[in-house]
Amino acid sequence: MIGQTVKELLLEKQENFLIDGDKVATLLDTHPLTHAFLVLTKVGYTKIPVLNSDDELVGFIGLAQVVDNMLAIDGVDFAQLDGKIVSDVMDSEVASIREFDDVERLFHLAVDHAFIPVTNEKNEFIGIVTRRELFKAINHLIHTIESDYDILKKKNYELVK
Ligand code: 4BW
Repeated sequence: MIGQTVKELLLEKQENFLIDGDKVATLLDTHPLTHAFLVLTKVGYTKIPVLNSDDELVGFIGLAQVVDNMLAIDGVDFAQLDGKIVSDVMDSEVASIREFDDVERLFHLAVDHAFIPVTNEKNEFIGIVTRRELFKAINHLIHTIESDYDILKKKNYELVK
């Protein structure tokens, strides 16, 4: 469990955590894979969220999944993508958080995921929290904690302001 003091320091910069949905590269589940190939190549991100027409988060897709579908016996064949759409190849297991969800869960998910999508109570996608922003919060914590708090070493560390 994250202690209250550490939680407060981690959350001091929380207004920077969320990258707003309109700044996040996304694809629709109905987009042709040829379009996904172009978008993923252009944006340069390894993996991006997939939404449906109701703006709900339904999966993730990365360039590797698209290219895997271009492989033919004698090499890469772009035509292999014809007729296929994003939902055919996307990863539908989405780990996401709700707005203002528990910070504990956020850091826990960031161990295995480079970014964590955030949804509202209507399950609509509102943005992502990236490992970069979480590392910035940890950086803030480790540079601040000893100047702002007296740390008494016990069996477990106890922090006294
Ligand atoms: O285009 C880029 N611009 C910037 N400023 N940094 C980038 C870019 N591409 C990669 N990076 C850096 C970031 O530090 O490389 C890291 C790993 O990228 P990734 O995973 O493997 O493509 C980036 O780390 P991050 O900011 O913590 O982002 C973690 C992951 O979140 C990225 C990508 O999958 C996703 N992501 C981040 N910003 C995004 C995004 N997906 C869609 N749209 C965005 N705006």
